[in-house]
Amino acid sequence: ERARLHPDRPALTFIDGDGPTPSLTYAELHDRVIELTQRIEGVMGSRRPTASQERAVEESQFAAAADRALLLFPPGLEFIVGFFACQYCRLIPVPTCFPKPGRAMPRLESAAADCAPALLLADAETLAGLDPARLSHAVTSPPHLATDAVQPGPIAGNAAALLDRIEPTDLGLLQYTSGSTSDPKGVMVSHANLLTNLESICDAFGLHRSRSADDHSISAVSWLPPFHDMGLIGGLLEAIYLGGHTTLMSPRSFLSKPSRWLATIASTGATISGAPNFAFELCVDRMTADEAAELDLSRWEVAFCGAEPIAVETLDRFANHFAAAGFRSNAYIPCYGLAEATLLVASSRSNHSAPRLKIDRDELTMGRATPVGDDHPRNQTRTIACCGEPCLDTRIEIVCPDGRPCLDGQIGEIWLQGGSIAQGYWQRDDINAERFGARIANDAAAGEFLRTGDLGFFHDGNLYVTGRCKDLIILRGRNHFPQDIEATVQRALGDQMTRCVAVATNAYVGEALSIVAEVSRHTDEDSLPSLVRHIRRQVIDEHEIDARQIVLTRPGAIPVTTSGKVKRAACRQLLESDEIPARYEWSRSILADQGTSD
Ligand code: 1ZZ
Repeated sequence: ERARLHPDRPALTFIDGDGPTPSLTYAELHDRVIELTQRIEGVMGSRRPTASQERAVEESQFAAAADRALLLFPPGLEFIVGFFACQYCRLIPVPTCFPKPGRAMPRLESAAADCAPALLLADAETLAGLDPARLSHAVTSPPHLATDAVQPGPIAGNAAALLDRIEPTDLGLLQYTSGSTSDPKGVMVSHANLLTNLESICDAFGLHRSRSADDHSISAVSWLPPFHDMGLIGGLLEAIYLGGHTTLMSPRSFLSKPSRWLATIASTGATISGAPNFAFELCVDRMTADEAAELDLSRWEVAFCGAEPIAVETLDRFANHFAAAGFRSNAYIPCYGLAEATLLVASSRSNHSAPRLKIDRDELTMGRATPVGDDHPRNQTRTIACCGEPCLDTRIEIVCPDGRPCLDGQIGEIWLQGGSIAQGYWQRDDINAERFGARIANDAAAGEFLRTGDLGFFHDGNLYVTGRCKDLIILRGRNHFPQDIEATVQRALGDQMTRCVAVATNAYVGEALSIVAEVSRHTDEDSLPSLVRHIRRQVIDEHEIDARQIVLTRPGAIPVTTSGKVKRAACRQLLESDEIPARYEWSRSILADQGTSD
């Protein structure tokens, strides 16, 4: 549709350092996709089901009708060509991280073994580097096709007719979540889910779809990996849906020099770009006030932030640091979302200064959010970023452990319903009913909900996310959110620390608090005991908990997901089996947990 409406408009440009900057107009993107579609049909033709077989399958279950195609692309433009070509062929695209030569790829392996792909799409260089000795049968056995080796040729037949075969209920994406590799979960996202969520994002952020050739106001920048829902849908598909232009960068390019992200936003005049909280923090830390002032960020309208807890401190630091660059604090939009709901669930509205709520810390540990004023003691106050209102066609219920809806201000699990909720996990009927078919107690008419496993509350119609059910640390009947304790440790260690994790580990009676922190290689061995004492004291001061164990380790030792979130459960397991490589470890007697003093 976009290629017909404005064929010559640039759709995508990829920039990486000083190298070439390949780019595709909408017409070129469309032609590349059709050429590849024809090649795939050629490769797969004999393997696809006949029309009568297909009808029989469709009548039983639509998902079984389509084969899966694994996408293995390095950052660049080939990924999106492969992605759309799969959709045109009615193959389900499965984005995965791309294999790095000589490295084990457990996430790629587990997704491939789970979805059993019928085709593998990659660029020629990646295919040439695939090492059969390191990769399993699931990755090496299906037919392979190098998208960049497909020669341009005449387009046979009517390209639009290809799209007529696609039903809204067909799967348009199998999105593997960033959970444990031993328990892969591919979220089945239908075309209808994708379109509903793209439209919801458009509505939430006050964006509009370009409808004519000379209306091109949308310009985006993304360095987010396209195998993650935020990078794929938020970073790539949304701008294409709107008819805009996206400048893509590799995640590595951003991480090695964060200023590149902001400089690209400034030079392209991008209106939309976003990232998880840590990226905004990194920009403040790595850029001087002078560097910040050289940029022009005044045209940045939607700086979305989500995917991990949003710290109001980051929000303020970023807005202050880049005020001289013309950054408007009301561009900062906290969002909440997850792959199981396609992407966006709730967001604060564009052009509202990101609201926040101050609540009483003690009440929070009792499961209640009680707003307090500015005169409330600082160490008894927690300020939470507001994730705004549910997006279009999404219903949010906060549900108590007994399955009943919570009252306003009461913390419970976030349950969701609506047109963006995915069709379940691929071949996981063991958990699908429980996760995607949850019911409110005594209200069968309310229908089925997705259980997110996240905790939050509503206040004045706005959602506030406070943590995840399974990560909660419960000590002596009080709930503690690991993020809060981790923030204290971060404050205590400052930039000597890269990451930390707070988890509940088994104690003599019940559970106790363990903390693991990665400290910089440059931190002197002799100073480690005093760092531990400092952490311990700060955690007691701010949370009234005496940790039972504090481990200082090297950077990279804490397990993280592909999207950079700390894996607390995995870290807890490593701790309990004594497998964290400690540089320095302190623990107090397990018997002390019997005592009454905290
Ligand atoms: P994933 C134009 N989480 O992270 C572009 N948000 O999915 C629009 N925890 O399945 C882009 N506070 O990997 C809009 N605010 O992880 C982007 O992450 C909207 O625990 C953000 O269950 C979408 C993020 C998608 C994402 C989901 C998990 C959640 C939750 C955590 C996400 C959070 C947050 C705290 C938030």
